[in-house]
Amino acid sequence: MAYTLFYAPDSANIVVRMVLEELALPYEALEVNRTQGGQRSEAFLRFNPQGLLPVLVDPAQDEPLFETAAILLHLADSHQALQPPPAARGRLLKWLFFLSNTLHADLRALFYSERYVATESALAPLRTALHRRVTEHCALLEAEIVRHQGPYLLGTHTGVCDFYLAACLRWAQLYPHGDALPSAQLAQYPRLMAMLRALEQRPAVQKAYALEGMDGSVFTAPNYPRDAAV
Ligand SMILES: N[C@@H](CCC(=O)N[C@@H](CS)C(=O)NCC(=O)O)C(=O)O
Repeated sequence: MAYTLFYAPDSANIVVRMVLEELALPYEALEVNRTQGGQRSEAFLRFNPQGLLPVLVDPAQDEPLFETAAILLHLADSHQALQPPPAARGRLLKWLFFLSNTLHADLRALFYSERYVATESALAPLRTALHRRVTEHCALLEAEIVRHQGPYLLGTHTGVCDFYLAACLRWAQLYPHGDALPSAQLAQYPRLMAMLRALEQRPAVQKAYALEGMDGSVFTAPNYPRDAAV
């Protein structure tokens, strides 16, 4: 039976969509109109009470899934794909959790900074600290690719972490105002760039982005999609 993916162009659903496409899994994509408050609608909140994308409905599960990393792990386990062999399970878990609770979480704090401060004057110092953290994360990830002898985050094979990381690095170049991680700064990490170049050439990645209205070098020279709203 087919999955259902709730999405808005270039939102975190794109990570899940890349994996669905990569595994050639059947799914229906239902657009949530972010500009018209679709994520706050009663209908959508029944799927994710946080009002966040993505949501994946797996007919074999008793509840809808949310949280990008949880969905990725569920798909990787259900289909025994896009993950390293069992002896490297810890590698998958630690980096998937890092991407979710550190890199993605810090990017969210940059994208939605005003939600994280009590006063306007706290905004600038918060953003400065987050910029520094994102830079540190890139250095850490670059070193990890080297340590695993790449070209991917966990080693020679692409996996769910790579799609998540690539989308994060794409968003970081575009949002909130193209300055979370300027492209020129990202270019200083050759292993990350090589990974992004390899991923953006995969047919499944190109198809996933095309379905959400984006094309070209989606990771190394990204452009805003039509109807962008992070
Ligand atoms: N922790 C969540 C974060 C998802 C997230 O940030 N989704 C964004 C779209 S990229 C969203 O729905 N933003 C709307 C909002 O925060 O109000 C996950 O990993 O799925």
